Amino acid sequence: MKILHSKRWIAAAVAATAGAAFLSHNWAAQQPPPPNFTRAEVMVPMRDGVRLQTVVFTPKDQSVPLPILFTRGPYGVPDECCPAGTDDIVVFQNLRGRFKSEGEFVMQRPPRDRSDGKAVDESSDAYDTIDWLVKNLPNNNRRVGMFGVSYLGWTVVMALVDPHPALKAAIEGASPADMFLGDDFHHNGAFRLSYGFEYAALLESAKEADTHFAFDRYDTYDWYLNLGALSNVNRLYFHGRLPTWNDFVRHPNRDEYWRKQAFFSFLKETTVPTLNVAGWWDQEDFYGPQKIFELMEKGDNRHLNYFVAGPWNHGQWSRPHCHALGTIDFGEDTCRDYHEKISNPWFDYWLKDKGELKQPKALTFQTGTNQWASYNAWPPRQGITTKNLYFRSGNKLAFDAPVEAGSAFDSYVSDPAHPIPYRHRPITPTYPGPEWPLWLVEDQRFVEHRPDVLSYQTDALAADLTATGDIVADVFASTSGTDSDWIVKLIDVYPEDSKLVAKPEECNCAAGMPLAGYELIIADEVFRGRFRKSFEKAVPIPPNLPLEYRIDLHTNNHTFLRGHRIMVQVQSTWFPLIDRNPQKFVPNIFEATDADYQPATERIYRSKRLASSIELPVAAN
Ligand code: PG9
Repeated sequence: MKILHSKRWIAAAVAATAGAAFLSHNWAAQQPPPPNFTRAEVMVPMRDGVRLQTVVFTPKDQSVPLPILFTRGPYGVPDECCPAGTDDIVVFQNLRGRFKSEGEFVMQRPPRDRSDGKAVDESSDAYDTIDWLVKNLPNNNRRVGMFGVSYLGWTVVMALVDPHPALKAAIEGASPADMFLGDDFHHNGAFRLSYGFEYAALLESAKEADTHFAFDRYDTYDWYLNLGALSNVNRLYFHGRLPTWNDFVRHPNRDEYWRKQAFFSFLKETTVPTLNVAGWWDQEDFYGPQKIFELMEKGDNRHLNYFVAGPWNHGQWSRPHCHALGTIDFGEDTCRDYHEKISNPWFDYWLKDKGELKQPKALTFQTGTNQWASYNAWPPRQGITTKNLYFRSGNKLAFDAPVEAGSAFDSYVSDPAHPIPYRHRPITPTYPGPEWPLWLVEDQRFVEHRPDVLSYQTDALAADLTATGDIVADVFASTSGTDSDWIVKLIDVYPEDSKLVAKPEECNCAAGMPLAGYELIIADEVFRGRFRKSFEKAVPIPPNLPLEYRIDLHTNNHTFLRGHRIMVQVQSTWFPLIDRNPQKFVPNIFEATDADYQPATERIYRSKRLASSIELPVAAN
């Protein structure tokens, strides 16, 4: 079908535009031949007079009024678009202050003050643009669909806050929801150093370009370690010139700055049909789409809110085809599924009155069994029983609770001078890749036997075990220091006799590499201990006192197959993904000095009273 092909291409083109500067794979090369479209570049005026660079692609043979597909972001606009057969008007726009758009770029510009009639935000810019488009583009059918991944997904959600009446449908992919709790810049208050540092440099070093920070080391693990304390960043490199970095430093807690750009405070009523799309191995914004779906559910009296999750990394579903992620093959072309069964019927239905809407409330790909599954709620409640997998002596993980009295524990020394790499070294810069988009599926054996990593695992499973829904780590831990990070990874361990081999579409691994014993992360998260009472106010951890940390590992849908084992790894550094915790409480880690960083002895408890566990939402088979 031509239409399927065309929209698939659009998604790929947008992703390519959005990520051209940083993503390794050459989507441009995969794009179909040009175009039966005319390209017009216009400066669309906003209510305050600022004009935004906007590119409109219109099909040459246009017989009936057409819908407008619209996307906006900070990464530039394409020169070419749309193969023969595409029959929508497609519009790309640069945000304020990016490329030829006038005005000032503000990273995730917060919502405007509604009492100020002249105030602007991404919601008003989307509104004003849609208004201009439906009034000025010839032969449009006055229906607009917005779509986009990541930053471009975030602008979709911003447009939903105060939607223009012509905005009839949206697809939000991997939009961040809360940059302090779960997306690109922090997770549970722990700063995502490599991403935050490199992204601030990328977006704010120059207006008309994406400027990669010039590392003088091939292995950025070394570079960041040599950097030392975070206070060295402005002193040695940014010199106070990057607004986003300055904001990181000024707002080390979840204060008003972070709260007011997080969606929880202003996504109240769902009025536009919205599909929220997530990838199980999204290395950037996995939390966002889940949270946005959850928030929009609360105001979804008209049943317009939907959730889709697949076996993808950040935005991978936008590609024309995908069978694998790095080493892991999922047996079918889930990208084609996405275009043919999900996104194209979605826009056809809402923008052209074509077809029926067969979309279930939640459609998630169950990895392990490798099949799509429909649910009437996400996370589903029916047929799900929460079962605790306990940390036991001898590095075991079991459904039987520990029996030891007192405070049985395992222990390690976490040393900020020797942090655990989060992926195999050398750790090349985040962008342009190619390793970054695949790190979440890297084999975790590379850290398993480090003395500062604790691993617990089940026996080989006698039957399949499916976890569908929210996974939580309930960890009892103490530190000899006064602050600490707790990192938990839930892992699927493939059997030693596994005959599976890697069939990569792309990765720096060999095709045919055996997956025997492979340790695949299924869920993971970090929690910065100083925020255990509140993200708004950091407090020291009392040394050597066992405390409970409940760490949400987010929702999932995975079957640990018979013969596989379930493993949990616990550690306190994950570098340079997460900045090093000094392990000594300081009021603001961005202002810590090198002398503040100290080793600490960490204990993870596994006794009857202090029973650390993973809470699994086990589905009835
Ligand atoms: N993950 C990127 C991002 C989104 C929003 C804010 C900052 C960064 C992106 O891929 O666009």
